[in-house]
Amino acid sequence: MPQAEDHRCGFVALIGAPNVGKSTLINALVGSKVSIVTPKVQTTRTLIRGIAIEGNAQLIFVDTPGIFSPRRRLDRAMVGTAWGSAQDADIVALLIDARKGVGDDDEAVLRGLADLRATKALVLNKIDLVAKPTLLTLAESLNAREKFAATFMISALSGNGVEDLRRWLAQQVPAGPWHYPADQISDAPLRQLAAEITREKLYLKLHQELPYQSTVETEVWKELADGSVRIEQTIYVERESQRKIVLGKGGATIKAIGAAARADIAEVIEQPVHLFLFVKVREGWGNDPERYREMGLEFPRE
Ligand SMILES: Nc1nc2c(ncn2[C@@H]2O[C@H](COP(=O)(O)OP(=O)(O)OP(=O)(O)O)[C@@H](O)[C@H]2O)c(=O)[nH]1
Ligand SMILES: [Mg+2]
Repeated sequence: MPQAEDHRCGFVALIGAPNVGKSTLINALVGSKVSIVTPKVQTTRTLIRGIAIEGNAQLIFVDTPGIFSPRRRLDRAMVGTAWGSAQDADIVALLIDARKGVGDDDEAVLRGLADLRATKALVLNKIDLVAKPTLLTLAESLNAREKFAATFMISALSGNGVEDLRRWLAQQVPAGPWHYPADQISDAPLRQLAAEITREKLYLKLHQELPYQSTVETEVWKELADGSVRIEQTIYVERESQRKIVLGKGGATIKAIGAAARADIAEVIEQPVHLFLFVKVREGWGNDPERYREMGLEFPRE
């Protein structure tokens, strides 16, 4: 470990429209799964911190919910949380999906970015999907609009360019003591990560509005004498009809969700897992302050 006096440490917020690859990038930067990833928009709901060491710097990455025009109360909470994190960060990395280019949601993020004092970096992601000339044009037009300290072209999925980004960030964060022990990679309790992993499987296996109308909470986490863990989780949905869909024919859907979640949780915690899932109807959970507390979100008053 380097001497404490030459330590550096800082917060790096990853912001951008939904689905640009923020969670994929935080996992790549940390080198471990700290945040869930799905092909669907609005996967991340709250702030997820992932911690990495680069040389003498400790980088605390903050994955944020995608920024979009919020409609529901939950949407407003998610977007408010994302901006809050950007305000507190030393460095804000704006992610753009290079294949899609700048859409309406990105425009809104760019407008908000103008008011931030933090050092800003531009990260064009998904370069595995686009031709070089397109990338250069995109980089140029974005740099003409906002003062970025640096521009990176990366693929969070393949890892291409991620090293360079991490090294640059390590040089930018202020001098100061590390906030976390050297081996810590996340500040989220394991029970929260486990609930997120089950939510990821819900997003992957269910379609249309259902994933957005569900939430997952870990109710029981019991270490057993044989070194395994018993985990009980509740999936909340809005209506009985949704409960039936989550269960599936003869319980087939919930069984598949449980099997996929169990395997991932066991891998992350490196212990055998017995996972028990329950599905409950809680009409209007999207307006229930307690659910927000469980997710780590502020409850918007209206
Ligand atoms: N081809 C390609 N796909 C990527 C890349 N990065 C992310 N993706 C995919 O893009 C989709 C969205 O990724 P996420 O990391 O969940 O995106 P996000 O920005 O966190 O999304 P929200 O949490 O909804 O705001 C997933 O299907 C990823 O596999 C990349 O570099 N290349
Ligand atoms: Mg995400």
